Amino acid sequence: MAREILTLVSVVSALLVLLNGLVAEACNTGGGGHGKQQQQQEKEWTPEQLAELERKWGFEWGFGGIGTFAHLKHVKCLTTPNELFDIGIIGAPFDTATSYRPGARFGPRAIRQASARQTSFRGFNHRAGINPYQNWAKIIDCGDIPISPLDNTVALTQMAAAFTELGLRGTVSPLLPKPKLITLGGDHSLALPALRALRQVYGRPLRVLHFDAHLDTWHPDKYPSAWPSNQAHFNHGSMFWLAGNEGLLSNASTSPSVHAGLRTRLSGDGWDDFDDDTKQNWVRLIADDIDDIGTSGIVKTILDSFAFGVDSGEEQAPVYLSIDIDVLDPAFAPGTGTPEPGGWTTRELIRILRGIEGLNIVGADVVEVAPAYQGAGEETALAAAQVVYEILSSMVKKGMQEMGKTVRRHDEL
Ligand SMILES: [Mn+2]
Repeated sequence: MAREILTLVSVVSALLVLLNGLVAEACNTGGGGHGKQQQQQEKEWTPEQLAELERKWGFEWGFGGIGTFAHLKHVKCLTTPNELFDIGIIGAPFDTATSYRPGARFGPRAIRQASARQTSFRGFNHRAGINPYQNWAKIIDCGDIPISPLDNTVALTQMAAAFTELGLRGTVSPLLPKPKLITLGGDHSLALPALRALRQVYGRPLRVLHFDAHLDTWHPDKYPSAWPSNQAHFNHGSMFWLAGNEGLLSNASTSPSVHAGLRTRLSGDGWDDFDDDTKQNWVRLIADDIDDIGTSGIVKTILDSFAFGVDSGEEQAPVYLSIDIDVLDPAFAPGTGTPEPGGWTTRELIRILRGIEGLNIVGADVVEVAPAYQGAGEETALAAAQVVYEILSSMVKKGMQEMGKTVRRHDEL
């Protein structure tokens, strides 16, 4: 019996030794791993080592990476107040002020996705003569404003607060007094909070260059309803009427705002909508005008309307550039909220945008991209992404000229 007990004890002892060994080994592995992690955290990386990592792994193919605009650095600017930038891309995924097809809340994502082939390493804009992604400006993707889809009063407040907060932020380049924002929409109503913010940032009413099939200066009552509602006044066809009424737009007859690409049907049985628009100090370029005067004629009319076409000598007034993607024909941009046949081609719009690059654009939006109605080839979002690229090119080029830097021309290369 005693012998059996002894045997049992020795077996148990042997098992304990074995178990102990296993536990120790497990601890060693864990402890070793932890130590390594700590080492790595504490290791000081030299700039050369970091540059080597960047050289090896920093590259992104167009189809790779997280979907920021043009593979730009993403910072959620609204929660990162110390992040400075010169030009910020900001998404406004909001579409509950639309009158026909909803869906533009998915616009910012679609435009970012469609910008995938824009990269800094192949970003030279041969039309403009610069690469906006390899120049003086720090351009980042500021992410999206988290806008309520349930309460438009709150949404309007949120957007105005966000645009103001970002618009008042400092810049990286000392020569740029205020950062510039390009907003990815979202329905067109977002132009109202954008203009409210810019009024505050610049301390003066602005002028608007508005590309659109529609006027968007409609009195809210032009949307017939037996059910009066102040809330309904904030919609994507009345925001410029509201902006004018609030004193956000210049009302001097010598400094009008400009529509380009119009072809909307009008209310009632006549031209009353145009007359109302004229009273609100707008100049109109109709989509058909391009057949008679060409893109260069459209450009000239826009520049003349802004009164600093050729060496006018006067200070360039700040202009807000608002581009509703429905300015393009539905053949080129069917993915939008209120399509109107008979519009401009993507190439014509790009050509016109290049022609007006000298304007003092202080902020811009590209709105009404509703990807659910576009084709699998994402033509609408591609057009919007290209438009953003052209605006970026103009903003950077304008800044270069103000800094006294020369822009290369092809024949000088
Ligand atoms: Mn519009």
